[in-house]
Amino acid sequence: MKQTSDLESNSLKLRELLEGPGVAQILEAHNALSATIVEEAGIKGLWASSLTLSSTAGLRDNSELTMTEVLDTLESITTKANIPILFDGDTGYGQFSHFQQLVRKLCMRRVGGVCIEDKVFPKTNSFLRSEGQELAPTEEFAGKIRAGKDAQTDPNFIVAARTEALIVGLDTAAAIDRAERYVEAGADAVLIHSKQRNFSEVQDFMAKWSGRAPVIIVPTTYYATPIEVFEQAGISLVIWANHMLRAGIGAMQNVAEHIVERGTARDLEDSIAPVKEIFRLQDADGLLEGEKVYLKQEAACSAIVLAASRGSGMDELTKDCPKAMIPIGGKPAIEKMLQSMRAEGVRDISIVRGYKPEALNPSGVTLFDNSEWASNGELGSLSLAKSALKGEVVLAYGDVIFKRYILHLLLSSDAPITIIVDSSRSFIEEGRTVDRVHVAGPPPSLYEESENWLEAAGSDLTEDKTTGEWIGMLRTRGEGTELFRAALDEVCAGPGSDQKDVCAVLHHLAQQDPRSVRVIYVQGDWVDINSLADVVRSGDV
Ligand code: SPV
Ligand code: MG
Repeated sequence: MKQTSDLESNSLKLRELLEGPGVAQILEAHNALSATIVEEAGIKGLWASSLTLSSTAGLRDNSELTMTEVLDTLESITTKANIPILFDGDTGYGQFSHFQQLVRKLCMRRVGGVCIEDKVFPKTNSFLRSEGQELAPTEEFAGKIRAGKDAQTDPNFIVAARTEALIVGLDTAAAIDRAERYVEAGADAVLIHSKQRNFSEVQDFMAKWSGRAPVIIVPTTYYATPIEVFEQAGISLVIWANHMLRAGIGAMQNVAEHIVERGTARDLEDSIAPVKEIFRLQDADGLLEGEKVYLKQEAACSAIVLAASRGSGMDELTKDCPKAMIPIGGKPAIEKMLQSMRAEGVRDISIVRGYKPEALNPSGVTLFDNSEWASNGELGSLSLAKSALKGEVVLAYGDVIFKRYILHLLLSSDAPITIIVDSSRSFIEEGRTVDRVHVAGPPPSLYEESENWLEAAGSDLTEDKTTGEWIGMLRTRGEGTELFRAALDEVCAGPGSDQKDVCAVLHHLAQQDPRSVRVIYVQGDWVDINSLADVVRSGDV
């Protein structure tokens, strides 16, 4: 992963290579991958070659690759690599004004420098039909150099001037004249190119060179000359201009031919990079590191569903299955609940079964069986599933059907303990026994989460102390879960706990601290199966 410290100016790094003592070497890269390989080998800079960039794009080295295309590649290299690029800018992509645009864009992309050559657009590679190649007029090219230097927005950006005088067959004097003129125009370095198979021509140039600027060479044809010879001659920078691509071409041709000939990759495996090497070069592990830092997941919310009881007065509906399995709209009630929970990101759902456990067997949940459900009641069931009462937990009765937004509201609460209360008091006229609650403050406005706290809970609350009905859903998180567990233990340890229910635990919490249980109000949009019994019997839902 690129570190902030690596963002030190690329132009400065390139300048140090050029202006530092001795001779430095840079190596061609034509994409971010080859740049990474070069960098890993310990080379201190990259040559972004027009020959290799164009051929990688399936084009000729005749100014066929556009400025936009090449800038994209350079951008991906500077994003990945931590060593500077000297970009082969051909003839500058047009006249002086185009070159100025190029320089600005290179500075923006943190390219260390550009080298342009004194030929005319469209140029041809120096090793191809070089005799017929045309040089740009010296003054025009000097003007282009000056324009580039005036346009740079990065003070250390390098503009190198390359003379092709020797390539087109002119003599050393002509090359020197041009190079001197370019340095006067502001060039930070001179590149003297030669197609000779030995160093003598460039050596002659160096002998006559004033030394007013660092000299760069591209020893593609005189590759056998030792680096010490270049150093003695006063060369500052050696560009190995195409070797990464040439190495790749040979290797790829071998592989392709091998597969065609043998119809198998069996014998290739040992000689090609393993796939895991690709992952390493891509920094696949860096992603894992990043995930640890940036993708810290909130611990997923889990759920406990209490579905042990048979329910009273529903004998014929629950003859073969527990209440939670009664079909509502063609689907068992519990399935609707599981669907809503999963849709809201609640994973790890535990269900406590009791009555007819074999008939309640949804997939992908943890099952607890309370064989004593008829005698130890709701708190017996909950205690059985206490191992699941940790972290962030939704606790719900298995026979409650609700619209999904109610669960969403519950999950969005930031309180340690939150319950959902229906503020309509229709159960009073209807004479239904429900989990009544008394909530602090005046009657709520709908869906308000703010500052509504449970003061008391129990089916025996008097009418004047009843604000609404707990719908059988609550959620605890963090310290709230610990508080809830402690309250559960205390209530269970008290007298008559087998007759008590979750409502008693809530009451206990509210008595201990009147601001421990947050209330979120709803009105309708939920129902419990007991109150639906008549409808279910009639088959209308
Ligand atoms: C390049 O690598 O594209 C160069 C050097 O310009 S040469 O191919 O020798 O012209
Ligand atoms: Mg080139």
